[in-house]
Amino acid sequence: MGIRKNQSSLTAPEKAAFVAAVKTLKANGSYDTFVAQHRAAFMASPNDPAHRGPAFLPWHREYLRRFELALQQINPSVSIPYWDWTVDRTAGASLWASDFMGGDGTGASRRVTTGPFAFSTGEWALTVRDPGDTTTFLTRAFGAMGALPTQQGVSGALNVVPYDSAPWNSNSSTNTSFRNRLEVVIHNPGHMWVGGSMMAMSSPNDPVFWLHHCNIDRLWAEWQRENPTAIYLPPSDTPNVVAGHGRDDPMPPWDNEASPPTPRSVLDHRALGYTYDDEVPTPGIVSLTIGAPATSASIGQAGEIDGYSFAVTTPGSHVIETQGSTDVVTTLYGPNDMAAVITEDDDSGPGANSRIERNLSAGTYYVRVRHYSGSSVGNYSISVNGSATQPGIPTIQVNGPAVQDTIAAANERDRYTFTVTNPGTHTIETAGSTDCFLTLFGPGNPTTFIAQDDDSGPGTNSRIALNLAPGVYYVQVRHYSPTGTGPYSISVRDWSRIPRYSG
Ligand SMILES: [Cu+2]
Repeated sequence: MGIRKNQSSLTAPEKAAFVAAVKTLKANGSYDTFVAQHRAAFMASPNDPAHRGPAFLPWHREYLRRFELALQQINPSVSIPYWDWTVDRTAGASLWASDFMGGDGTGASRRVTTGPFAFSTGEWALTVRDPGDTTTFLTRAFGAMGALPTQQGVSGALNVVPYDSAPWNSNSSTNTSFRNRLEVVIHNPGHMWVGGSMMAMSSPNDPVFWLHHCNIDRLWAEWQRENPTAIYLPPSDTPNVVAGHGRDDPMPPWDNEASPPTPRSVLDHRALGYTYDDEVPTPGIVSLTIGAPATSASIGQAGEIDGYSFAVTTPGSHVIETQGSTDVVTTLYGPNDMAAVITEDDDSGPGANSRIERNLSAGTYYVRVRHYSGSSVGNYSISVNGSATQPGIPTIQVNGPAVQDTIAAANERDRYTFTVTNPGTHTIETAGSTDCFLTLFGPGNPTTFIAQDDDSGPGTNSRIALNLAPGVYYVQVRHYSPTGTGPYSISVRDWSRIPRYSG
């Protein structure tokens, strides 16, 4: 399952991969087949199966998904990015840089002369064009035909329910037809602001078409989430509805396939195999307790996103971290707002684990966990700890007797503190037959990771030997196995204070 990302957050290699896959499709001819399908839909007017009717959104969802699958045949890591024009509104946006879409058209012809889709590269000639149009190069005329949609415009559109209304075409009221509001008030201006090739029936000739329509599809998905009971309208066999626009109508040009797509068959975009990077799961949010043992979980299917929440009552430093061998990515949201991203982390923890350390005010926070790879699965556990949860944890005396303890339950985390007074080499080690796993934090801050160890001690015991500065340190002991239990002891030694025999 792929994750469609905001184009502004793509890395340079991600942009290059998208561009390269697009150009490969162009070179082998399949890109132009897509352009021709879009043009043919318009040219079928007044029986256009794709525009000015209820299937505008389903048709383009199917169309984009097929294009995305074609890209993934070239490079499986590529997904279609989306262009959020409510944020990236000027010719100076990174979207239009020479490493991605290239810039505005220039001169009287409005020819695009920069970036990978400039005619001068020899790799982007327009071969499928509107009737009578002889222009073989990509053209753009930013802003000449109108303004981009605003956030207020988008919010207004998202508030419209139901999905569509009679007469089920471009005359449907934009106050009673979400589809027509989105199509006319939000979608059309995007084409018009870019101008040039994007104004044509053959508008997919401009690769930004995909990013623009991806954002339209994302907004539809958001509307669907916010209106889970609002069904697709109209049902099939509604009078005066163009073929392909009824809920169970096969959608041309795919209507001759063995199991042709219908508006109903594309309503769940996740079932089609993709998600958006801003999707926050509302159902099935697991609540986490600060300071409690880690919660075991798994990415059970490709593309799964697990949701968590926790409540901060005492402001201060908090750490949200994952454990295990699965490469997960964690995103933190809040306070009290599931959509307000605070930060995201991939690999700041031990191994491929994620670790977020943040000073958090009081409030409810939300966490999303996904696999780094959209196609992989695996087990992990997740915990939240705060500096306020540390008082009362047992102390280990440096060079004192070993502390006896037990991992009594699956996933239990035992915590200790010790104080270093003399700088120098110290060892923290476990003893016994239980396969313990040690993590050391500090100095002074129970959430500042220093080191971890599994088996550096005798047998399967853990042992950390480090030069430590004076200060208070924190140790966490867990079983190596998330389900393991057993007794152990733990001790800390300051080797500068232990007599050495020489001779
Ligand atoms: Cu279209």
